[in-house]
Amino acid sequence: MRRAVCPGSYDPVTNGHLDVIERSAGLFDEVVVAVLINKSKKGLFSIDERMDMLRTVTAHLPNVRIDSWYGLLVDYCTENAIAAITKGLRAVSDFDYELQMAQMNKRLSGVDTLFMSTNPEFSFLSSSLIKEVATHGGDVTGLVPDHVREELLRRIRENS
Ligand code: COD
Repeated sequence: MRRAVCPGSYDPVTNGHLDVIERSAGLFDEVVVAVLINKSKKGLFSIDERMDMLRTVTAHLPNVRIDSWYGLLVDYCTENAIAAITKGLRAVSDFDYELQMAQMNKRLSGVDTLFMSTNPEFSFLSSSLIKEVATHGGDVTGLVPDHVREELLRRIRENS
């Protein structure tokens, strides 16, 4: 079975993430969307909330499952017999760090990273921009799945 992982923080998942997940699901037998836990960064959503949103917005993709992981991504890949990491590349600014990580991961475990050019419709999207725009009342319709927009607006209301 050809298995890939789409890692990220997903705080929250955007339509840019979803585009990469859907395209990965078309290329591999199974895709694991792994929420990487960063203990030094407090997110807007808990890891469980991010995973629940991911489950909802990928429900139409039968070969996608959601998981979380704390530690090195290469260890997750080894434990789960994952041969490839799939990542979206938005701009040159993403490239330097992504290349560095890809080469380190290859060196550590032999796992390959596949880069997908971002869909131009979503190339300006990041979870942090979405949170900033939504917090100040901007309309994020079409930039995140509707379910995520509702959860985001609910969380912003709760926090205000
Ligand atoms: N269009 C296309 N792709 C996108 C878009 C978009 N609009 N937005 C994001 N993406 C893709 C990018 O490929 C990005 O890498 C990925 O989605 C996740 O994005 P985020 O913002 O949710 O997550 P990040 O950037 O905070 O996540 C970084 C990782 C957690 C993936 C990274 O730090 C990691 O692999 N950590 C694991 C720990 C580890 O092994 N460290 C050593 C590395 S050598």
